[in-house]
Amino acid sequence: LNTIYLKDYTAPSFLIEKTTLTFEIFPEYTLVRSHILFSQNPLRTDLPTQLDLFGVDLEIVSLSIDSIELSDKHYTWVDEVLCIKNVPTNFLFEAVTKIYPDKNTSLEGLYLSNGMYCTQCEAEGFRKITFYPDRPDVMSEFETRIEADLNDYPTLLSNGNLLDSGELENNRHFAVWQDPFKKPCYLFALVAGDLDVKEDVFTTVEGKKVELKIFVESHNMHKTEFAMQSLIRSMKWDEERFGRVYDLDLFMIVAVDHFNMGAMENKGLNIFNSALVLADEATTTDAGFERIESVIGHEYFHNWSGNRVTCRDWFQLSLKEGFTVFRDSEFTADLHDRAVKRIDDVKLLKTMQFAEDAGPMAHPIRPSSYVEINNFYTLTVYEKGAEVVRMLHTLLGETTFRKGSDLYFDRFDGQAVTTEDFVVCMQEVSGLNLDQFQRWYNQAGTPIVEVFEHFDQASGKYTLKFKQSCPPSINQPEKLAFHIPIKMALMNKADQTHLDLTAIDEFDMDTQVYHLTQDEQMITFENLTSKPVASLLRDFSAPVKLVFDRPKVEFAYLLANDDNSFNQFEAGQSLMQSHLLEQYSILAKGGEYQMDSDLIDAMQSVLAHDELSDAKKAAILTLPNFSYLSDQIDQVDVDVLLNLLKQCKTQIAKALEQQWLDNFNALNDSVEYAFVASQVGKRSFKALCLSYLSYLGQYSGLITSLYESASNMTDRSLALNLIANSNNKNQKQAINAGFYEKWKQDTQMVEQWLSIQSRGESTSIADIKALMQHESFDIKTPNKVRSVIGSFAMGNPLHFHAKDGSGYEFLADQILVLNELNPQIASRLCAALTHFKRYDENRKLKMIDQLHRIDQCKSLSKDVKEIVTRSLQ
Ligand code: B3K
Ligand code: ZN
Repeated sequence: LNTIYLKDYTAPSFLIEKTTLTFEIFPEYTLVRSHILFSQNPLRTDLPTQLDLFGVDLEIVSLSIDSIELSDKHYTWVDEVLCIKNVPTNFLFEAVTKIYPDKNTSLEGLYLSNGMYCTQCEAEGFRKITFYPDRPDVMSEFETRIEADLNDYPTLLSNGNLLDSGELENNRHFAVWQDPFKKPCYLFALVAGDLDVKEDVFTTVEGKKVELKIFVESHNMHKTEFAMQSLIRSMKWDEERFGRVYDLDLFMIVAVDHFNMGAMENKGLNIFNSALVLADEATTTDAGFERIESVIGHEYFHNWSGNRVTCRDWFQLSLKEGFTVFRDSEFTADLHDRAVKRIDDVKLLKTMQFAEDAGPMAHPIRPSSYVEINNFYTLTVYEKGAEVVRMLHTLLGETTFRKGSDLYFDRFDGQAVTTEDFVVCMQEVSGLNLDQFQRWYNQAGTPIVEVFEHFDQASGKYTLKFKQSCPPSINQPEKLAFHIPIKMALMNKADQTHLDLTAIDEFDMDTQVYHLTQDEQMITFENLTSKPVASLLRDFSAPVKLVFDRPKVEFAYLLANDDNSFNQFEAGQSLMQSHLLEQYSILAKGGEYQMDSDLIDAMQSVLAHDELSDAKKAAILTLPNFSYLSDQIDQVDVDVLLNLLKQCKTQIAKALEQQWLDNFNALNDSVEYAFVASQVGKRSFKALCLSYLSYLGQYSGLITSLYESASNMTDRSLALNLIANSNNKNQKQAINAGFYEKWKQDTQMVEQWLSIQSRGESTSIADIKALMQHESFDIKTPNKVRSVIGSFAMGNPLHFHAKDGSGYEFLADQILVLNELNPQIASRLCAALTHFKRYDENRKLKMIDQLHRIDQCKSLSKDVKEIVTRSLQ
């Protein structure tokens, strides 16, 4: 395995003035002609004369320099690198290559999706199109000519503005696109297909009219309105909140069914997974609408954070991704319910990212090495990366942070830069010393902050001690102290006021942040008449594990009274978690489950709380999930934990049965569906009520009638989910068959249908295999793979973790098949096997066996190889 290191970075030898490409698309192959003007990089004082270009799976027709054709004596082409020696300082390089998009199942480079040609170049897909310095710090203007059959491919698109178009002989036609902004080749895009277009116009704050176009297959036109409105909201929000104005006259989105990820921010021509564009009330859930809006926002926001200012190398990926996730998360928070968005984001971080940071793939948000960069589009780079940017926002406050981001965009416009460049801007505008803060970029692992408090009634003295540490990660046995912003308040129980914290040295009154920078720090208060209740890490102000062993009554107090919404939620979670962990150890020793009546009381008071919104109630009353809890337990026994969760939910359902039912009935009104925060909150609370009731057995009639009467996909999918868990086989089969008959023409509905079944508690491995035989399943379509295999591995713990190891074996089989077709998807699926350390000895060994079995495959892609090797080392 060839490892690439950040420390080996060198500036490119040659820069590019202009890239001109011609694509001649024929049924059997595509001919790509490139015309690239190179000049020696003035920064390279060593005056290099060797040109290194990347190229993969290309058939060479001809190569030339300054119009002199090169024979194979003039170059070598080994391991993706085409190397030409003794080139002049300025020269024209031309290549004609043949590629075979119809054979490209990796969905990287140029490929076909439902008869439509499209590209995916990030991170290193451009090298599958033509020879090129495929690295983000080589930026160029692009002019692209596309020629294809007029009937089959009437729509021809690329980045920028349309310069020219017209007809050719033999019923062919052409289009020429020109992108005036210099960009790295990973932002290149091309589409050729037979598409319909939804159009609108956005007038920027500067008064410029931007044409907006969403291209889809004609049968999907009715599902484009929401994406268009989301795009318009994104453009407006970025102007208002970040001062970012769109730069081209045209912004296009294309929906494709075959896509490895969510979407791609190609300059002026975003390409989207259909599932993240197409929406309407009948087929999209509330969560679906929110996700689509946020991804449309995310890709649009990249136009500045990623495209105008890009990354110097792929180690800097979080520079654009962390920042852009922070931006899209603020977008959603500003438009909808800020507290709920924060709760959702933190949940994802704590369940998935913390696990990644503790597992074999742990890496800093700026990794120092990789084998396959596609393996580093991770929760760590994205979500933890966004948390690191959020910490800067917390430390600086909104106004100063905005100054920092303005400076960053202004200073580095048109450049390829590093995460340090970003932090330095924040440092300059704030005057804060952020040297220590930079460690967040270089050290992996989730820091632990332990808190100890002591109150002495006699002297009225209260002390709060913080101790930070971070467990070792691969290649990082020792960690240095982090700069951790702890947003906090000390609450006075008697009158609900906050203690004045002005006198504390490390406390910043403006931001309400306590700066924890040492391994240990302490705060002392004198002359208090009673012990305050500390509300720490408000809004989850740092991605750390807070360990604070405190009396349960304090959590109950915070649950009822904390004026920080997030911490109110956290207090409830802490109560539930400590109950569940206590009971887990009892059950694991063969004891019997016992519900805690204090917990029921606390839940009851949340239900009765008249200041809490429906959405907040739903969030607070949801138990921590299987995956999060298994992380809190050493070598978890899956059966015990699943059994515990079932018993606990059943007891909660019983104890508060009448409330769940009353609330469900009150919320289950027939108001006309709209995707607005108030309705979304209602539906999520309603879903929680019905989910609890489903544990009682006698409510299956309520579930089926909700299914039958549902006027929207949120209710329908809730009912379908609960039905998928039930053991009533006949009813389940009938409902599933009916659903499929009704919706089989709608790809997004079929994907949801597959996914719900695959997660169902009563769906066995045999059922999953049967689903894979269903006419709607196709292993070459990533969405289908995710819906069935991904949902099973990540969302069906009961059967995936079957004691006999059959779930693991099944997954390994699929990984081996996908390894040949689509290494990126294969490698994603490996994650489910790599966390074997979490599980009991039997399961752990069975998972390791499967990893070894995968490892023995002779033709293992570097994507899969890297994950498997790291896991087994
Ligand atoms: N930048 C793309 C991700 C590309 C993934 C390549 N394996 C989408 C995004 O984060 O916006
Ligand atoms: Zn992104």
